[in-house]
This record gives sequence, C-alpha cells and structure tokens, in this order.
Amino acid sequence: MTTARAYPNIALVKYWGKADETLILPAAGSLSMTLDDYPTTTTVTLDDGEDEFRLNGEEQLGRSADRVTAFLELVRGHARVAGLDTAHYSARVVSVNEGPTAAGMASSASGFAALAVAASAAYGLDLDTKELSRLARRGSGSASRSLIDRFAVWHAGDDEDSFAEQIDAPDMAMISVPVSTGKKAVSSRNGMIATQETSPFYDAWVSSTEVTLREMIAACAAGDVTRIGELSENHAIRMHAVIAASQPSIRYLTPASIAVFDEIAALRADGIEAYATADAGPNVFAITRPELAETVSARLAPLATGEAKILGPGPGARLIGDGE
Ligand code: 2P0
Repeated sequence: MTTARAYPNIALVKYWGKADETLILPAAGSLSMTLDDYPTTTTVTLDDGEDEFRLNGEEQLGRSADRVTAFLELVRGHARVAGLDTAHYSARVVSVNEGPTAAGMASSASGFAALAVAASAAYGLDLDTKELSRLARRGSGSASRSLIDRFAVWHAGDDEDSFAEQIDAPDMAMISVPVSTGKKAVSSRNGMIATQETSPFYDAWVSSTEVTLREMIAACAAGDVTRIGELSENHAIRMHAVIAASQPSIRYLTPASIAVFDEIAALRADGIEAYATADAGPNVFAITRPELAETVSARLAPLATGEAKILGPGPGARLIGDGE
C-alpha cells in the first residue's frame, strides 16, 4: 500500500490542443506554477480481481473509472517489461481531492500526478521524475507538470521528449477566486478536440503559444513579475477566445468570472499589480506579488462564492507516509 500527494498547477502559458490523442502529446509547450494547496492524496493497494477507484469516499464507475484502469494498464505494462510479478495484480485506488473536482481547479492534474507516483511505487517500479512526468502525462496532459516543484515547463515533442521540468521563476502568489463549484459542461478533453476541429483560430493559437512560451521563459529567468503577469493574462484571454470561436461555441467563463477579470483590471488601475487567469472552468486566479497578496485577496473576496485563498508555489508530487 503506497500513498502519494500531488498539488494542482495553474498554467501561465496554457496547454490547449494535442498533437497526439493517445500519447497525450501537446500541440505546444506550456508553463505552470504548482500550487501549495488543494492537494489530491491517493493510496494504491495491489489486489486480486477488478481495479477499483474511490474518489472522495464514493466508488467511481464509468468514464472516470475507465481512465484510471487505462492508466493502471500502462503501469502494469511497465511492470511487465521490468519483469515484475506485480504486473498480475489489480489495484484499489482511493483518492481524496481537497479542491473542487472538475471545476477548473486542475483536479485531473493533481489526480493523475498522485496516481502516477503511488501506482508506480505500488507496482515496484523505480522511476525518476522525468519518467514519472512522462507517465503522468498519459493520464492527463497537465498532470505531467504537477510532478515538478514550484514552476514547470512541459515540453512539446514525441513520447520520449514530452515531459515537464523545473525552471527558475520569482516568488509569486496566486489568489483563487471560486465563483462556481459545479461540474463543467464540456470536459477539457472534449473542449480541446472541438477547438482543434472547429475553431478557425486554432493554428494561430498554437503558433502564438510557442512565441509566448519563449517570452515567458525569458521573463521567468529575468524575475520580471510584471511581464509574467501581462503574458499570463493575455494568454489566458487568448485561450478562452480560441475556445469560444469553436462551432458550436464553448464558453467556460461566466458573467461572475468576467466580473473578477474586471476587478483585477480595476486593481491595476488603482496601482495594485495583479493579473487574471482562468482554466477550462469559471473560477479565476489572480497572479500577484507575495507582498500584495493580502490586499488583492481582500478586494476579490467579495466576488467569490467560496473562500478566496492565497496560494504560493508548492511541491511536486511525492510519496508520503511509510513510502516517503
Ligand atoms: C492547462 N488546461 O494548461 C490548460 C488550461 C485547462 C485550461 O491542461 O486531455 O485535463 O487530460 O490532457 O490536462 C486541462 O487539460 O487534459 C488543461 P487532457 P487536461 O492547465
């Protein structure tokens, strides 16, 4: 029985679109901050019989259980190649998510990062961070980045080259501004396919993301929080624009989300530096300097339907407890 903990990550340069659906290779690279809250804790116990997946105390059936089983098959494949007899066993997977699931809080990133670490250890595999990142990627693309401490770049490339690794970046705070805890109508996976197939701006999105990633890496290396914030907000808006241009249109942001973007712009107009980002869901994150986090949080909290939390750069996925 092994237990791992992983945290979500929020992309400053977003991943939206695949070069390969099966291998989960991204169309472009991306860059994220791993958070220090909303963890997923996952325990894997080898067993006989069928795989089982419990999330937040409830037995999962259907699509989410199928995704976990498909992932466990990959892990068992590695175990078979390594000649381990653990490959014959099924697994009981018990996960607890402390953030809202499937509401744009990156629960699949923390979920598959924790599962990659816990399951590979349970099956007796000895994988390094790069191998774990490649493995987590196969569960959910963004999970590749949750292996990494603080800030990660996930490289586009082929199966061998597409993994995340740490980069230096200045300390920053993110303030989560939840405006909805509901499950989103269109999953990221399906939303990406629709965007790729039907949005007339998709090619421009991919090519401009490559440019933005280079600019963001330079801004991180320079410790330029202003540039990081400006690039992040613009890239998030571009992602929501290319998604909205899908036919039929897909919209993850709600009027409540837009109100948070507007309040963040109003903060800037008042000389308080903050920038907005949002993933494939209505919840917004403000990016700011650590010393401004309390001020920004106090201004945004009235717009939140849940607790506005101040988050910092967090740890990559790792084993906890006896397996530590
Ligand atoms: C990101 N998102 O870079 C972007 C921004 C959502 C919006 O990565 O199909 O759940 O499992 O690879 O990783 C969400 O995509 O999708 C995501 P799959 P995933 O964080």
